[in-house]
Amino acid sequence: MKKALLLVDLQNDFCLNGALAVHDGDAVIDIANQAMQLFHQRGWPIIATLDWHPANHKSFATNSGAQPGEIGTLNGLTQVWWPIHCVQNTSGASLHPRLEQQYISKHIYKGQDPEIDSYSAFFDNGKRSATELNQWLDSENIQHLTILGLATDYCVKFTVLDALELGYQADVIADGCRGVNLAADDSEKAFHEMASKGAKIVQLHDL
Ligand code: VGL
Ligand code: ZN
Repeated sequence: MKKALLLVDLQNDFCLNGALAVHDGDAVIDIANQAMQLFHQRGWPIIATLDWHPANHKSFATNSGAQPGEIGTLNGLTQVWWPIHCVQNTSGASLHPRLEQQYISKHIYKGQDPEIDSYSAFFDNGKRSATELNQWLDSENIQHLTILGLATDYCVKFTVLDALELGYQADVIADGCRGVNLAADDSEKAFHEMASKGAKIVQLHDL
């Protein structure tokens, strides 16, 4: 079966010294490079998602009169207020410099609408609009995704849950994910939730 590798938000702002640095986030870059090597050898496509916000995005605490890490409401949806991160065309929004980008055949941008946040690579948080990912996978005849990236408890989790709802099989490479963990066990809970909805939690060495 033809599979695709989906690399979620491997951007500088989620890595060491980034604006929304995820603990040990850099560690997943080596895992991503090894997974890409395998997929490339098998002739399977590699997709990278990018969190891609305009500077006036309302998920940024400063743009909503709130403090980073607090919870509020945006457009009728529960919203964590984030520090300014992944602003379009800034170095923080660039893919990590050690990521072997030559293997990426498709980029998916999300989070451009300032009025709504967008964790999943498929839809915004209100499922009001879709990215081109589902259509692209369909056009490539891909029904199986192998997923890793940042952050386990946000963009990875919601991407995996949407993939399952859309009927894809989903393997999540656990050692290729790191979480924000606003609560200490958020990542652990996210893995359990993904597994309970049908995702297979695997390690790089299982590929
Ligand atoms: C993400 C918080 C805000 C993520 C993106 O990539 O998981 N988290 N924007
Ligand atoms: Zn974001």
